[in-house]
Amino acid sequence: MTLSGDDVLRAGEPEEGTPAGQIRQLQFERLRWSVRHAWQNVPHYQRSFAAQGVHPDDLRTLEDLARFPFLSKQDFRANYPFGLFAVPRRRIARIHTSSGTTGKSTVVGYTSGDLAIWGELMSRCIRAAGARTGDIVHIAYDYGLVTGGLGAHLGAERLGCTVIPVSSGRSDWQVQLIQDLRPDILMATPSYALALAESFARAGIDGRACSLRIGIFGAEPWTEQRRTLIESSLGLEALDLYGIAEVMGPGVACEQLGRRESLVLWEDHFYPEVIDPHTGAVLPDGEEGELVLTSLTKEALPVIRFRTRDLTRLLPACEGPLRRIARIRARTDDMLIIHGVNVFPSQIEAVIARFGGLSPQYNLELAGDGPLDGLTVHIEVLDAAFASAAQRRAVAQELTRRIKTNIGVAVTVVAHPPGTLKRAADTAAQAR
Ligand code: DLL
Repeated sequence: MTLSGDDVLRAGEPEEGTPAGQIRQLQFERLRWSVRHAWQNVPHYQRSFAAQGVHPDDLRTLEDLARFPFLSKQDFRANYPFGLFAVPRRRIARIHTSSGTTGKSTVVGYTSGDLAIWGELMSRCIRAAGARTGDIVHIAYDYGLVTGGLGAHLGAERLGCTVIPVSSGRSDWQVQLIQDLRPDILMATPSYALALAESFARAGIDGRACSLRIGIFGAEPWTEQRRTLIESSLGLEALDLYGIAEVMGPGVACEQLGRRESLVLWEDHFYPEVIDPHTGAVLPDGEEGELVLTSLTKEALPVIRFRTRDLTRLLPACEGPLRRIARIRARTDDMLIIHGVNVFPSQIEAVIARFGGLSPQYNLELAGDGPLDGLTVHIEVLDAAFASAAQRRAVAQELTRRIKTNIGVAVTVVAHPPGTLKRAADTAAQAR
């Protein structure tokens, strides 16, 4: 069986009211194609299937996938750069990389058919967020090798929007552009959206009065407090967008306007499993664990059971026919071990956000060369509150106490004067 991008696109988005059994049947047919395609064309899968004693013919139900081996980031590294591609290099129309937060970036490739499907899935996300043909979309995800900018761009163009491909950086100038071009939609990382909000404030302009109606934010974990802050400072509705380069890029799952707090996952193109990160066992829907994704329609780079390292839960379909995922709480490998206590940066962020009088910007600095050493939390106070050095010391002391009480870990807190903490959003490292 062959599966061409055109046929898949013609099949379109599963309509509301499609029975779950029909979705499972479609997934199963596509899964059989994808597993066989990977096995026939990628030596890595031949080796890993053989080592596990499985063969594509063993796939008789969707659940049989649990018998197949995982694919990890290390496998991408071991096959760097093109070893996992399932089509001749000449058929690769585009190369991207992951954002490289954990060591060397991984290289990913797309055929022209893959790009068409990516555009379709991203356009579904932008439409689900409430955008319509003709809207103006300001894309401040980074353009370049990482997938954010060009992925969002594909989708916005496919939906028939007017695209402003501005990329990230030069926030003061972006504020001016937003004032002049009056976009409806902002697509950016949540931290860059906050940097823009700060630039509005610096320019003495009320961000709440700007033209933006909807924000489509992702590429990093962000808390509900952060969402509220962005919404109240830019006067828009902020929706979550999930994706990962190895699996495609942005557009794997997204929140829908009016149906927030969980993200619809495009199950007709990806088969999700949630596993216990320690044992690898598949968990029942509803339990939190590591998200594992299998591509169902990708030609250039099929991924079979890719371990995302993202912690979430699989949730039942609601209204539409596709299952959903909870917002990503954290990554398993983001985890810091401070004096024996496991800590996720988002937990510290939540304590900072609840404190009051502090800027949402913070940096974590690990002492020594491993995650086993002490942690220094750099925070920044807001203008009016805590102006003197003595007041800042008192704030630092109190925050140290609250982090200890809430998370159970002893950290050092340094409180910096307003506006002096380095912004991730305007540095190259932030490039997404
Ligand atoms: O960040 C793709 C992307 C771009 C998604 C723009 C959304 C918007 P990578 O560089 O491969 O791809 O990083 C993927 O980022 O495994 C998560 O840990 C994290 N991540 C992505 N989206 C979210 C989100 C892009 N909405 C890694 N919430 C993933 C939390 C997210 N974490």
